[in-house]
Amino acid sequence: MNAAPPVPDPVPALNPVPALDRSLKPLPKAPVRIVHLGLGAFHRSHQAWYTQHAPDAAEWGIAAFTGRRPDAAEALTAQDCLYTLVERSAGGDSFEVIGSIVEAVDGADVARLCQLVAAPETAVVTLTITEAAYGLAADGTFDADAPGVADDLRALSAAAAGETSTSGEPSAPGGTAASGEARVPGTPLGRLVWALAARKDSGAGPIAVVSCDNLSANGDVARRGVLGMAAAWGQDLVEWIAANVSFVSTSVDRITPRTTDADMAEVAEQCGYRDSSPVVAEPFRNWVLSGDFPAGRPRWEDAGAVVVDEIEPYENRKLWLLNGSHSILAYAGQLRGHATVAEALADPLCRKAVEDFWDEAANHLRAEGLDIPGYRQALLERFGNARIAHRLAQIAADATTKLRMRAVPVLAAERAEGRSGSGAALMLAAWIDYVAAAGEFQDPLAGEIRASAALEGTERVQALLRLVNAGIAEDTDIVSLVHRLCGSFSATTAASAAHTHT
Ligand code: CS2
Repeated sequence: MNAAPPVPDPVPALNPVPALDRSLKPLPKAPVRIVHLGLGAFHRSHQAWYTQHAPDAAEWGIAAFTGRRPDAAEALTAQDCLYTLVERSAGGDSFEVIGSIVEAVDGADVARLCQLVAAPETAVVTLTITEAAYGLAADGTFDADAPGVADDLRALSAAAAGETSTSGEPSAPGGTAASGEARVPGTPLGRLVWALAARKDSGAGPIAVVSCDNLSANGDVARRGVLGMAAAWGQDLVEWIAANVSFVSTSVDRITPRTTDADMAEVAEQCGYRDSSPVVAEPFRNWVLSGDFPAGRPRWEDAGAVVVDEIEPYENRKLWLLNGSHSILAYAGQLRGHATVAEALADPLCRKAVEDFWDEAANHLRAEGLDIPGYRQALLERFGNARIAHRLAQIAADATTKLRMRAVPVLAAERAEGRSGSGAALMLAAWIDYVAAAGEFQDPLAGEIRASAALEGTERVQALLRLVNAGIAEDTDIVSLVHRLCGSFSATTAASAAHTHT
């Protein structure tokens, strides 16, 4: 009897789909004038989109550096840095190949970062490094003990010493420290400071640093973090940065869930090529910028970005209404067994928590032109788009830094006007219940959270609030308010809510 022929593994596709590259999409490659730190899905759906759609796109290429791992840079490089943006509306998907990223680099390649930041053609450094990476302590000051920061401060001061101690000649940053040990910073701001030192030495002149993370006054926060790091290098660098680096504040908005295998399969099927790195986003996008660009920038405003003198009202509207309600849904929704934003919003108890918080936030969003009712309505539609599977677990990460921006300002403003702030306090209570129940969560203070969550009653509440903001943890009225609100999304409440709403 004949044996069955061996099945080749993997089985070759009958009609293999070609990989995405410039032979399929001959997009021009612009010269690098923008350096980006934090090559992730959001950068690719947002700033890269705006750059591609600016009328002067041909002059503005982006060199994007990854954070902790090289994977995203390797995957993009293998397809000429091109990728597909899948715009996912309630009615269907549309596809666009984005080519504004022209170089994708492993974040650990600090030598390449220095080379690019030191080049006179480079005019802008954009950042999507996550809220947690700015190294802010709970009181908002630069925290020299934040994860990775102490190591970077040592690396920076060793490099600065090496710069002058041996020959008196400046050595290229990224080289060997005085001890003979090559140590380069590992945090994004540490790397940026290293690269800014290279720019100072090259004489390439002023540059703009543009934070695109969800922090209020993110330009000021970036300045604080960069100057805090630069102090380890030396006063001359601190002064050079203060005089030559413009820290631009921006409010960024585009819901961009993590890409799934199904998204990749869909691109192959619909577009007829293989893309290892597609990115999915909602059709809505918004970018508000405020600050100087001393060496120029693309005409992003012609692609829909808004340039303003006073950014705070826009920033607060987005941070409180969108991101704040995202955090409520992330913790309350998961406690009630939901996995996505759309699912959680469809739960009346979660929806009520969101609307109550919005009412409180709206009391402090009074600037002209903000159109809060319209913004709220649009958010309900955006969050309700069930074709965007925005995972609550993704939003739940890094709570200590996020809640500091999303819950605390509204709570403080409400109490300052003599109201309880219970809508904002409920966001904090939901988080406290969530960390007490969840086995695993991502946070720069995960160890401290675990230790505090092991306490009981008001002690637990106070210890956890302290990790978010020292002031609210010292206010006994706030601690007991949050304590009373704990349990609001427990199984019992779920049962009574179901009863009430059916
Ligand atoms: C979300 C944001 O993960 C989160 O914390 O709230 O990423 C949100 O989706 C974006 O800011 C939308 O622009």
